[in-house]
Amino acid sequence: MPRQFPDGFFWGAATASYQIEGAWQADGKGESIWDRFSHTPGKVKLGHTGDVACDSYHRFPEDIALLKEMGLTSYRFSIAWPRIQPTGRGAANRAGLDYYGRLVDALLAAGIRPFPTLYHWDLPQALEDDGGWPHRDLAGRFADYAEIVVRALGDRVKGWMIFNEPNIFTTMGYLLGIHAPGRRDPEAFLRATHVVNLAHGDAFRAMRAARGDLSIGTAFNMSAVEPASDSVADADAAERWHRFMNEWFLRPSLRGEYPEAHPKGLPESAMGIEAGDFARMRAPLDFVGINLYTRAIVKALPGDGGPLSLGVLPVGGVGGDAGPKTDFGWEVWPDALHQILVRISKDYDRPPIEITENGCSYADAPDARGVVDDTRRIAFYRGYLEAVHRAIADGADVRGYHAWSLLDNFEWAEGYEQRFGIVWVDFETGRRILKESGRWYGGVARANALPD
Ligand code: IFM
Repeated sequence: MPRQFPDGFFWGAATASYQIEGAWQADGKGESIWDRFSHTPGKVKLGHTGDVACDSYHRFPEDIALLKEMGLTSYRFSIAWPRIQPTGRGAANRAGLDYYGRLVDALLAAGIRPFPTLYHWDLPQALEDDGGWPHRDLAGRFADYAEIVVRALGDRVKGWMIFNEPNIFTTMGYLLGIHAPGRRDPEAFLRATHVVNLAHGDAFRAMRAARGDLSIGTAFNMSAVEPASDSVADADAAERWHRFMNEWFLRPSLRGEYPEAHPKGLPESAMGIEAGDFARMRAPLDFVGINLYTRAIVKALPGDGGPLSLGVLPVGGVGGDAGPKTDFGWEVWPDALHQILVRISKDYDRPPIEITENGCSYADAPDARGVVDDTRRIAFYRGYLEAVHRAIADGADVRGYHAWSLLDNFEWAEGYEQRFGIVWVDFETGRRILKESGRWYGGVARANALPD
């Protein structure tokens, strides 16, 4: 029997500004930390940059035509802050707002929900020069930017995400230095996480005040965390890791508190927490966005785990080996999605949930007929959608699903080597080809059901 999804379920695909737009200097756009980072030799594989990417800044009508061809009903994209405020402060750049206005109008004309994220990692470089996310002033600046965007587009756009994956951009950017701005500073990282939480609350209130009719969420990256063994120590470590990886930004917004992840207590002074901050970071979101790719298997470490463990102790993010691997080396483990949906529903009183990203990297290319026969991607989506269906049957209030990604695109420090699209892109010419997975996914969307 086909597995039917609820009426009105949104079937979508997701992208992000720096990963697809190109046009890095067009129409008054300022420099972002990703422009600076990718232009610095040695930071991105093969010296790739997002200067041109999929050129969606100019070719977005083709992207929308592909969404329509698949019968998708939601398009998650992101807004590049430096297109709106080139230096991150001051008056809006009209041309930048107009670009997103044209994109939104074209989506609405195609009957597709525009579903933007305000911040998918392209911070104006000028704000990083002033201290970046560890600097408390950034929270207020981000709220100003959020208000500008919502005042310009909120008449037509009703569903919004504030951040994409706050955990990833703070960890990769300020702790590990693998992503822009490339800093490796545990204390700066901790402060950055707190300022992001403050910015989340500030932006939420600014958006609500500007327009009362918006549905506001954030896309949190999550993975189901499993202990590596039956030992009590590993079970404790796994639970702390869940709190640190999955709840560090969610709990502050929904509950106005940090989860208890550190055995020796919250490192308040290292984080720069001040009186009144807990109330300020509260943001009663209308929905929880979840990006999930795989699971994490965690075990306790002896000692304090070293500075990069930040006192949380366990080894995290270690994937399992039981499932097949994508070309990125990530384990395909659909049950992780079921587990996290059920857990977040239970722990947070069944909030509306949007799956804001889920997908896989496989390098399949067009054959002699120009067909991209990416059967492993179809198997991936089939497995994860079955898990979503099961979670809904088990009580999770899931409202939509977004494949990551609509297009093969700039995969951050990996450059163009990892292809996540349901649409293949020729990065020399910009030509797009709908992959077989895209055709299959379109069939699911049209039927609002997963076939047997
Ligand atoms: O490409 C990224 C995206 O920007 C954020 N979530 C994970 C994707 C795959 O790594």
